[in-house]
Amino acid sequence: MTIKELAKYLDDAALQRMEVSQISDTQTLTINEAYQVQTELLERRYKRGEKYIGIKMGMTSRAKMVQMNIFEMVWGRLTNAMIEEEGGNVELKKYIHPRVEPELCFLIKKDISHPLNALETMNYIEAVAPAMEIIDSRYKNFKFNHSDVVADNSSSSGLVLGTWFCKDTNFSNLGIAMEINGKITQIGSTATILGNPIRALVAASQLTLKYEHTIKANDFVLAGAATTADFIPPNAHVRLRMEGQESEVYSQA
Ligand code: AKG
Repeated sequence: MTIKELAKYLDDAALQRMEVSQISDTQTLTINEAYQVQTELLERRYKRGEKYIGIKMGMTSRAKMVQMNIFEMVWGRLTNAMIEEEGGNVELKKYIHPRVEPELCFLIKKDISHPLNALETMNYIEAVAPAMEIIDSRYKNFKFNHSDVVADNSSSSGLVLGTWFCKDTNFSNLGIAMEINGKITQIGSTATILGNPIRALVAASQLTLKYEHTIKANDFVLAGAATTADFIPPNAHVRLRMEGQESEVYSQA
């Protein structure tokens, strides 16, 4: 299949909520080609009226790398249609086999037109917020290789944002507990994101520019999951607690 056909293949899977075979079952894509598929995939969503709102990083914690057996960082694009209201209801039937994972989100202060280093990165952050990402691979059994997941927009699907807090709060090592129906399912710290989530923003600036994408003022940047992801059961209460911050959502069958 061509790049455009692959984008349609994955887009249709998402629209019809139907898992499909991994691209790597039938053809080999370079990572560069996989990002081209992702770009085309997003063009299709923008044509339907969705608006770009930022990016997500993936495979930024050891836990995620081991869970998905992918040891290189990836990024994907977020749109306004992916936002799920904090404290609201998530309709599971919008997704194929959604999982939830705890993250930190950056609100970007000014355009990032060069690869950042850790020291200058703070000047590019307006605020930070606890966030839960709802990932939903379009592939069978939530299985994929590096180029498969990149082509599939790095499993981007949904996003629950907590309240923004000041970037001057030290967010390098905040305790994280994610609960499903009151039971803690994941425990971690923001420090499990590359040792300090600030490094996820450094990596985001480098990786996106490599693929000719510029992170702009007011964009969101999700730092990547701090722990492994959990399947979201029907009619459940999912809560993320991040030292001093909280966000929650209810799932609906
Ligand atoms: C993450 O590491 O936060 C991701 O979302 C990677 C993509 C995935 O696990 O499907």
